[in-house]
Amino acid sequence: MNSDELMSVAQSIVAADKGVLAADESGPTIKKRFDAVGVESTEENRRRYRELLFTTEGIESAIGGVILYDETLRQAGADGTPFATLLAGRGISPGIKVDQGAKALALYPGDKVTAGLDGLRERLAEYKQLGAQFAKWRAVIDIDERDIPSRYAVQANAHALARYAALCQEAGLVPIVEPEVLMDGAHDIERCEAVTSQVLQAVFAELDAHRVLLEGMLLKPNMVIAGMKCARQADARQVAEATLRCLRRHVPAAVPGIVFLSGGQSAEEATANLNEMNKMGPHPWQVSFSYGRALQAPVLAAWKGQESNAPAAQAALAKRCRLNRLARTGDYAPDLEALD
Ligand code: 5MM
Repeated sequence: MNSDELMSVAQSIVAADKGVLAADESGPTIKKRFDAVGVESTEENRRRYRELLFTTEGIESAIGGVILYDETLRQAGADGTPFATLLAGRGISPGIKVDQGAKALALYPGDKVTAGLDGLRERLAEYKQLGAQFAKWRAVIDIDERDIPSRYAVQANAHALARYAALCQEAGLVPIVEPEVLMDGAHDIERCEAVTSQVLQAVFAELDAHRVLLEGMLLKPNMVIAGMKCARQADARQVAEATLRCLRRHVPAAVPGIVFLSGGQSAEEATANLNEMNKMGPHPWQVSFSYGRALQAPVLAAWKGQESNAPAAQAALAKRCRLNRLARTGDYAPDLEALD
């Protein structure tokens, strides 16, 4: 493990006004996204779509890293340049999703644990050869009215995240540690804060036990937000206050950056919430984004698989990048959404 290299890659991903584009949808997820806009999920369509994203002009001023899926890391642009090379050439770190999805946790009905540790050391070595500079693993924590998540599910997911992170650092890859408390459900923001606190506390205890270098990793958490079906929704200020309170209590200052997932928020909401948090800065860590849907939803809606729509789709990505870049410094305002 080269600590200097890990720290320098982690810092560069969240440098200045930058964040991460999560383009690591697995086969079933990208099919769902394509189905919604009437595009067939063939290997070539997935390649064309990812090429459209990665060749959008100017994204490197807002994007420090892109998370890829196994298939995508092995794909190339139309001119034959591997995507990892194309991205690195633009100063964007290529990353790779290495988890194998959330599975039912045996004997704990309703809880999940993320799979993918078996053979991970060997897979990481290959990904490094293919040009990946960082990796990502997502733990999924559901909330119900009473028993979910169980204490054991939180512990099992924290343990798996830490084992993954240690293996990444051993292989010279920066781990993005993603414990996602889902925003599905009817729970209020207070319950989200309590569960997120419990999860982060467990995750950092395990990272410490596994000797993970905090300076050489990034945290990708959910924002503290009410469940989608909760009647009492919090505004951006309340979300920012609750999220920052929770993070300050549980995330050591040695972690260089917090890159939020969007988790089902609209593109505008995710940008506004990030902006509000940065207005409340400075913070001990960079407060940034690693959005999937909140960056890509407008792009897919504009593209619809048609080559003639490519300029509009790239303009939609460039716009989200521009606005999230402003949110990194607290300079975003909702009326900027109307400008192209
Ligand atoms: C891009 O979506 C990823 C989901 O992949 P799966 O196909 O394995 O479900 C996901 O991990 C993503 O990186 C994060 O959840 C952030 O995306 P959102 O859409 O929540 O910002």
